[in-house]
Amino acid sequence: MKRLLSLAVLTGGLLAADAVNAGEQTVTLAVENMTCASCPYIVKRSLAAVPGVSNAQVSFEMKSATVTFDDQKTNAAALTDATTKAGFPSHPRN
Ligand SMILES: [Cu+2]
Repeated sequence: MKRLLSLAVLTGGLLAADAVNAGEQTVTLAVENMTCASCPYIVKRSLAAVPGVSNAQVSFEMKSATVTFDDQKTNAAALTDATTKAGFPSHPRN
């Protein structure tokens, strides 16, 4: 009985820890078609407009975008879709 109880506490603890990190994910996208220094702003804006995205850093030099998002609200496919619609096809790099 005592053992069962501590197991329940342990499981509860793990679930709580999961909930804290729930959804927060970061993906790096390789972005095509960025030909000048203002392209990253357009890419960044298209990513920031996706519901669930909390941060988007776009590098013109690296031709990449690092996006932090809530995986309960969106996913990598929606992110690449957003940049593609803005004229910059992308795909996850990691
Ligand atoms: Cu440009």
